[in-house]
Amino acid sequence: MGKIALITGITGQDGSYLADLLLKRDYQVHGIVRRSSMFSRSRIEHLRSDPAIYGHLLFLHYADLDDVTTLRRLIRRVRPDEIYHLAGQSHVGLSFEIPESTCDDVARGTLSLLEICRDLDHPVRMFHASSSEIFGKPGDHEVPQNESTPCRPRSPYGCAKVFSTDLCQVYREAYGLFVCNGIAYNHESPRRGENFVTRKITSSAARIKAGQQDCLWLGNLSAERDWGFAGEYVEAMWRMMQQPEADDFVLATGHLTSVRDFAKAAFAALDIQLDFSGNGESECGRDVETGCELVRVDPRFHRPIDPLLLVGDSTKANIKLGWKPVTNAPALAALMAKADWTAIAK
Ligand code: NDP
Ligand code: GDR
Repeated sequence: MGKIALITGITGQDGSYLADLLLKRDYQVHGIVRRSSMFSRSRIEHLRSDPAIYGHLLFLHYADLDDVTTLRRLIRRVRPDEIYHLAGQSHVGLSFEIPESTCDDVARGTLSLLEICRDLDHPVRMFHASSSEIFGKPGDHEVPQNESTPCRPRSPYGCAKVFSTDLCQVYREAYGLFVCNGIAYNHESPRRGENFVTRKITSSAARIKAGQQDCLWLGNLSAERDWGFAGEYVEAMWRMMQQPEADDFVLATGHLTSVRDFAKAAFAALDIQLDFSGNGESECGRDVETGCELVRVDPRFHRPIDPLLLVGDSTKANIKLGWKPVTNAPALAALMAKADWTAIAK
């Protein structure tokens, strides 16, 4: 039989791609799901509805990061070889509004898992989904960032990820636990939640083209991110767990793109050319052909503070894991916009 993996956050973007990958590699996959009033398993529905997979190779278990007894019982019963810890409140902007539950999920949730792993009577490997948000506001000489760049988080979410990332290193050194931090920069896909800017742009572009929406309201158009494709990032997570020794790796494309340019590329993929003019809150993106204002700024989407120049250097992952992302931001924008358009046009 293949290895046994347990994924926290299997219903999320990364969890769903990782489940696809592990099942293809003959793993038995166990996923942790939360009870909610709406059934939200759409990203893994293709696996759940496959009778050859669900209940044979894929198993879902109810648990929550704050229910440590259940987590412990489950992990002892499943006896996973590898735990991929992806669960938690992952929206940076929202973490300013709900800082306590964000920190409970991200920081204390990770500590609970580490404590469970430390007590297990069988060897286990753990992956922790760290984030470029730990770097927040890098110094002048810290662009691009690598595994040695100091942490200067700029959000409650970033602070919680610094805590959980540091803690993973402490458990690795203090108890010899095999735990890796994947310090990932933004990665996106057609499975991305619609409240993240890339998917908000691509889903709106498709609805605007279909005549179902008039305008897309965004926050900071000049914000820049290092955007890659999620399907490629879960491959790196798996490769980290196959290494002889646990380590931390930056996962990034090394290129910055602004929200404005991502929007241009997404609309262009649907044959709408945008021309941006104006400044600050009066900036807008017009359809070159019709002159209609399709993108406008709404200050409600501005954050109290936003990170700057978050761009990663993934040389170490390239050398040690043989990993290099291939999808760049314009290609990603086109891929996502076309997927959203195909879903509408069906
Ligand atoms: P998503 O927001 O798409 O998925 C988050 C997952 O966590 C969902 O399955 C969600 O369940 C689950 N979850 C949230 N809170 C709890 C809880 N209290 N108990 C149990 N499960 C919970 O995130 P991504 O897939 O994009 O990201 C995965 C991880 O990687 C996150 O930790 C994120 O912070 C981190 N990360 C992501 C990056 C990215 O660009 N995508 C970059 C760097 C780090 P439900 O479906 O029920 O809501
Ligand atoms: P981020 O992603 O905060 O980097 O966190 P998000 O897509 O939310 O924001 C990226 C940038 O776009 C700007 N922005 C907007 N953002 C949102 N959500 N909505 C808008 O309307 C909007 N307009 C402009 C933001 O200000 C920001 O600068 C993601 C998450 O996946 C985290 O879990 C992960 O750790 C980091 O990436 C790396």
